[in-house]
Amino acid sequence: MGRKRLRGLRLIHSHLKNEELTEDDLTDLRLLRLDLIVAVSQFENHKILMNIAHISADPVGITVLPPLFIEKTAGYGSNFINSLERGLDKAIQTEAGTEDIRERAILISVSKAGERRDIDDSLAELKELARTAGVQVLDSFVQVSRNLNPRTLMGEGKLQEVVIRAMQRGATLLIFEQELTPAQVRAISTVTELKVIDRSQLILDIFASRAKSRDGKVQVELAQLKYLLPRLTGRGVQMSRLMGGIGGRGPGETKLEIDRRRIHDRIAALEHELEALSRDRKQRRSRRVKAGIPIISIVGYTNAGKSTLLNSLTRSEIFTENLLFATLDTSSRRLRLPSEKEIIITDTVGFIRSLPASLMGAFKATLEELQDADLLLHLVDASNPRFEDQIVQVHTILSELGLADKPELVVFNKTDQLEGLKQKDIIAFLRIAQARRRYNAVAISAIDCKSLKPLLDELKLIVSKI
Ligand SMILES: Nc1nc2c(ncn2[C@@H]2O[C@H](COP(=O)(O)OP(=O)(O)OP(=O)(O)O)[C@@H](O)[C@H]2O)c(=O)[nH]1
Ligand SMILES: [Mg+2]
Repeated sequence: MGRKRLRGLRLIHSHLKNEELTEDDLTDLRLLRLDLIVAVSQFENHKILMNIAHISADPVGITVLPPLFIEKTAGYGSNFINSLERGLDKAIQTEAGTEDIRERAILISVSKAGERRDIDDSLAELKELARTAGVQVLDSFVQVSRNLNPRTLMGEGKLQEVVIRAMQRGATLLIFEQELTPAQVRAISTVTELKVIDRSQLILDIFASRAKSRDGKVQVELAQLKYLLPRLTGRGVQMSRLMGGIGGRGPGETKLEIDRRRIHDRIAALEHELEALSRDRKQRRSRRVKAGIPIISIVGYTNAGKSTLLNSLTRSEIFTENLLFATLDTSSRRLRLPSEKEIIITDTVGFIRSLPASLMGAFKATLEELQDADLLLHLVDASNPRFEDQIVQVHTILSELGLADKPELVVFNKTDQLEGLKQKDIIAFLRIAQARRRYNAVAISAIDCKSLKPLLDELKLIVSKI
């Protein structure tokens, strides 16, 4: 774990009157991660009275001791602090089970009252993103408030709670659902002494660890630099805190310390390279279009099963995984339909709600391939409780890409997961059935080749009209 939970500082100060520790004192104890705070005051007969509070391990929180005369405080020396540290460590280890080297994060969502109804859903998705990035999620905080604090987004009281919780659970990282300004990242990480990132940065990080092809790498680095540029303000220390480990993959730290000018140069070079790559791709595409073979592109929310479907249809072995953004690169395969007609099927990067603008821009090139498609096969994970919202999100992105008018075939996937649902939750089951009718969708299970027949028949019909 490395880092000590307490700072090794004890604050001893005097109170003129015989007062207890104030609320401000306790705030200092929390936010400054002091071992202990003491208010010393004089009692009658010149006796010295000590009011002591400290962070406690079991249950983790704050313990305020009753006032003690100074003679009685011998037990609160360094041995006491050491055992406190050990207690805190133990509380964390029993929770983690074993020593875990992953980053340990607390998720945070802050929004204005009345503005959003989908907080639970978006937190669930943020959790999935964190899992994909290899981060262990310890806890989450939601604040819905009438006024947002422009400096730290969340209110000060809530931030204190977060600091305490982070200490209790040995968190190393705060992940905000909302996009943070560079100043907010700085303010929050100064107050909490934790690494602070937002959802966009988490997604960029996942993309960076996934990029394999030259295309993918160039696009991700470009997106990262574009995201970073406005956040580079020459504060070296803050930058390195921002960039270590998660949220800092891809371009290395040394590269990030180069000045803005060099970043601009790098961006220009990458854009140039991307253009060249895109020209190659265009040539390949035009050959395909000229060959007159119908192109069907599988699109859909990330983790819908797009690559699995392409694999099942064409007996290929594209990488699939139950994590978000398993695929970054486009793959194309030929498929002979039962009618002997050939088609090309392509699989692309998955979509996600509010894709960071820098990523959307960078991936426009990859997504350009969708322009050539004769049909968009929109795959939906019908077993995901958020499938309806995901359909809407995919449609939004398709419109942004100027693809709203392309013919679209909606296909409900993972129907094998719905078997038990009818007994367990008839309402949810009916909702899926209704949505399926509404979208005129074909139902399949991409992991089961036998279930694909209705889809193949539908494709045959559509292709015969192209
Ligand atoms: N139960 C079940 N699981 C499926 C089915 N289709 C795909 N999966 C699983 O869903 C997960 C995601 O599948 P992928 O094919 O990687 O999904 P994708 O849409 O390509 O995802 P990204 O490339 O990450 O956007 C994998 O664990 C698959 O095994 C299905 O019909 N039934
Ligand atoms: Mg995939």
